[in-house]
Amino acid sequence: MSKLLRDQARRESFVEMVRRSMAANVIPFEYVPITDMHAGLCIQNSINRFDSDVLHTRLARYIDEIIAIQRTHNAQNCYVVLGGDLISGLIHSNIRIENNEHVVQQVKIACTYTSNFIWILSRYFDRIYVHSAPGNHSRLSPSKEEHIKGEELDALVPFYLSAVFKDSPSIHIAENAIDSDIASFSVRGHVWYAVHGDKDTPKNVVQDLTMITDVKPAGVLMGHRHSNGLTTVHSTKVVESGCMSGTDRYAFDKRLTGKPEQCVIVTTADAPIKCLYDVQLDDKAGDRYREEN
Ligand SMILES: [Mn+2]
Repeated sequence: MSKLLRDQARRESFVEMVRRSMAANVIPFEYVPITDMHAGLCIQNSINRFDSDVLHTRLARYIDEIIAIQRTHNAQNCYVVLGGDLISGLIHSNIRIENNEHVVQQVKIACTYTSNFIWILSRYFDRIYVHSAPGNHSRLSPSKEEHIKGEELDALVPFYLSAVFKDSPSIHIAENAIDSDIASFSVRGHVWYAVHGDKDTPKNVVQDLTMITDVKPAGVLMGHRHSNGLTTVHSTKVVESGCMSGTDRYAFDKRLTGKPEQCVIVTTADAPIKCLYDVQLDDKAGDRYREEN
């Protein structure tokens, strides 16, 4: 035992010392996706209620969970992955009917809420790294064929974040190197990719990204399918993150109901996924709606 530890041991109980020494040695990183936020959408059905106020409440609940997880693991840095479909957009006419904010307002909400989210998290972590993978909902054109790559309104969010946090030494907004809609980063030596998921499936995403990049990832993060999931493809972990908005008309009609959920991954030097949190964000709005009607 070094003299320093001996001196400190006199001032604190044995249990406290063990706890402190363990915390000093285990410094996992964690990362949190925000996928499929669908800002601007207004949903009112028997199992879900969603609008900008509900989104605000769910983001606050997500932050509470992340802060609790940070404490549990003594996490040092946080990687925030903006996984696309941050806005509801205008790609289908029934979405335009369900929207209660026009597209410009949706982008403003997504920028404001995301920057607040990151700002609050930055008080609990040494460093915040923000990565993003734009989604299909923010296309400027309803038709996929008429879409020009790069013209996704989601892409305005990291642009806004870069301007807001340009003088912050602890918040880093990354640009994508492989393609505009493929994020790539390394956490404690583990390579991760993130895509929205509209061009990939959990079964083929690892093989396709490995062939594109010549680098096999330890993990891939996806959104788009609106539910949390974990798949192992060979030895790569594919983590799917759910949505903030919950079940909308389109999903209900396809019998794809589910709860708003996101996930948090804790990464250490030995494991890309030391711990995977299934974060539930439902505010029981559906239950209340059923009671009132
Ligand atoms: Mn999508």
